[in-house]
Amino acid sequence: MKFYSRLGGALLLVALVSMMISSFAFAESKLQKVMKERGLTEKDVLAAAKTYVPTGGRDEYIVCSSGGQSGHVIFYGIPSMRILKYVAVFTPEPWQGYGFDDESKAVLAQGRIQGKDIVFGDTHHPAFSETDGDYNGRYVFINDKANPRLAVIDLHDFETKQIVANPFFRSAHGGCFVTPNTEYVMEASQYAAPYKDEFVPLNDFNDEYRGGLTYWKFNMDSGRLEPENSFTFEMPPYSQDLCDAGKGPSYGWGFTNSFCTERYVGGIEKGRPPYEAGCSSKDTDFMHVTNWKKAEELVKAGKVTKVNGAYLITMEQAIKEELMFLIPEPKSPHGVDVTPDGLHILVAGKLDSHAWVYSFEKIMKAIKDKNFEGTDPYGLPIISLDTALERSVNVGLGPLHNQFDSVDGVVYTSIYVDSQITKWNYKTGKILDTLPIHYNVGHLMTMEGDTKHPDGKYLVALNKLSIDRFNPVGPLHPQNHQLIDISGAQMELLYDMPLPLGEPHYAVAIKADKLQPTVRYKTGWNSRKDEKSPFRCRAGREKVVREGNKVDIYGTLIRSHITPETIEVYEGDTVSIHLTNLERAQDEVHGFAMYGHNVQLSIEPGKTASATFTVDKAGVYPYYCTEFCSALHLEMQGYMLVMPKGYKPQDAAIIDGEKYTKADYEAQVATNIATQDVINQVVGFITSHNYKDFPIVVSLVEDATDQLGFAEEAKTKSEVAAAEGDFQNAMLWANQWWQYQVKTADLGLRAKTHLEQNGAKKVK
Ligand code: RUQ
Ligand code: CUA
Repeated sequence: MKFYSRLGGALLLVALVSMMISSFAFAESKLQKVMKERGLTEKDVLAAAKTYVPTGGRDEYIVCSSGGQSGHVIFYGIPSMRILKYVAVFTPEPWQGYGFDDESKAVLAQGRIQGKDIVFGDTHHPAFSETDGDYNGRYVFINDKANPRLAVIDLHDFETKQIVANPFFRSAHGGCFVTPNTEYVMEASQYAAPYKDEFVPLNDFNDEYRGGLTYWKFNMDSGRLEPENSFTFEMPPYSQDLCDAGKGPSYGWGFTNSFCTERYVGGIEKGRPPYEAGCSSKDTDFMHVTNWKKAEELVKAGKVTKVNGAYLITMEQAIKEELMFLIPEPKSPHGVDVTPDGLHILVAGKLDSHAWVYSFEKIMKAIKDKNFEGTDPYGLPIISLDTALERSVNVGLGPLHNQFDSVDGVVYTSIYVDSQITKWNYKTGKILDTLPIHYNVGHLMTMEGDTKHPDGKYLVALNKLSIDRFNPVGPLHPQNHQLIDISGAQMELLYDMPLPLGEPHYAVAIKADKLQPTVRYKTGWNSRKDEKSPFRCRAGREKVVREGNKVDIYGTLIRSHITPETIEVYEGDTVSIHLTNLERAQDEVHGFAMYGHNVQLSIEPGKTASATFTVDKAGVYPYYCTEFCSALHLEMQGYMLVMPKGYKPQDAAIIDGEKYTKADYEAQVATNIATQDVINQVVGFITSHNYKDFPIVVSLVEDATDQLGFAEEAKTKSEVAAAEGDFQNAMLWANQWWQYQVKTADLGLRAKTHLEQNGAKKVK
């Protein structure tokens, strides 16, 4: 007996193993078949395996990329390169209701230039907030080059909260770069201009036009920039460019590149050579070294005066207080990057094939010894290149930007003209590897690559041209972000991602688990200001308030109806519709769009959003929910009736298009009872399992309980009407009762599926 059972066990084992082998062989041949059909090499399949995130999976890093001329920023995951969200910043974006609800219009209005609404931005360099030189996952900053502005996005809900406009500049490229504890956000001007809103002829360029660098004070607790505590360094009319803040030993200092220190003014119209000739005739430009820590002390001590309502450190004061120094750098440089240890500053030459490694210690020694080779035309002391330079390394033609590896000394430089990435060691000067890029790489980015502790692992090349990489979509091509594996000695190209929204410049990648965004707001929340909305509304408290010809409508949204369902106003009224989403459930967003008035709100659970407009034409204006929120989403609708002046609304009842009888009512009740049976079965399944161990299921159950409560209310109403013999209303309420049952069942089934797919266990 024992023997036979042992034999049986052995036979079973043999059978199992041979099944595994054959299924493995089967899988292999299937894989090879697909590879053959699709023309994939083993290297391709390996790259796919390295980037593929299975359904329901998560990425390891989250990227925030600038969105160039779109005025947005773009979030995507690494390694999957799946786009997660475009976040509107300087440009209205209807899906998010940004620039459509009153609350976000107020944010955009903060960025007015000379009193004008500016409805786009040219976003370049996002920066995550930092604590002690590492990303803390709280905020991201982004600049606008065209209109010198900065914006703050709160990562708790990925919404833009604040825009500030620079009080001095007329363009700004060198932002955003944060100091190690986000004390300040750096923003350097680009094209010199007069500081005041006045006409100044180009003949006065050298004397009246100015560049500059603003250190925007940031308050981590309030999550806002503080213009009143920010200060600006007046700088010569060079084209200041990118910046970086010192860290570790160089903490307290900032570094800013420049080009066109020739101070050349183009003039093709008058027969003079163009800007590009005159702005690149000298062999070197200047790095500006600023002591922000000392400047901050002067500001705090009341030693800096305000101009245009903002602190301005004049060049005269900077010279006197030893706050700013210049160092020559290679012709028309671009990126300036402080190494993770804070000891070196790397500058890429753009028109020079070298990357230049400056020593912070040598710079400090020169400043201490007052070892200057002279001054520039404005009297700013110049530290000689020989004094400050550690080495220069030939990295390829047209180096632009640098990003760091987790391995000490290893850096990646983007090479624009040669279309390649060069991996090298700034401590030894050795070139380690090169990789061709498609094509003309601008910025590049490694994981947390501009912090004190880069993660290495992946690199993304942000390429300017995509030419032949994708299916053609007309003369305007998408951008190409190429994902590269940098975990080994050699770089390996993994993936090409077309990015079809503006020209992204820089991007930053943060470890995904540092982000813990919310799933809902506290009920009645003005998300753009992050405070309770005075227009919030609770269920059953919906109302219309009229004062003269200003009408305020306080309404609510819940699956699947908008309260109110009818809005009556008069021609010439100014109407404000304030809507609160009463949902507690995750992802149950409602939208609100209306004919003819540019109204489109996105109202996430808990949010209150408002739309204000004037109704100048009598007529009928349907409105509806723009998010497919339930099976009855299409019925989530209503009418705004704009009545001619003097029109008296009729008292006559609305005549129903359909008449119901007692039999109709009873049939509906029978359906409802059957539906309730289904619900009970699902509930039985859920409660007989350890569902409380699954937070997603717990919140679905919470939502289902809400829906069932609404069903109960409708049921009571239908029964009351039936008792009175009013079968018309009895039937309608019985139907509403059933609608809530359907929502309950939908949620219950979702919960059941989740439990089944995630190995829930039976409990007694
Ligand atoms: S840019 S390609 Cu940072 Cu605006 Cu360099
Ligand atoms: Cu709410 Cu559709």
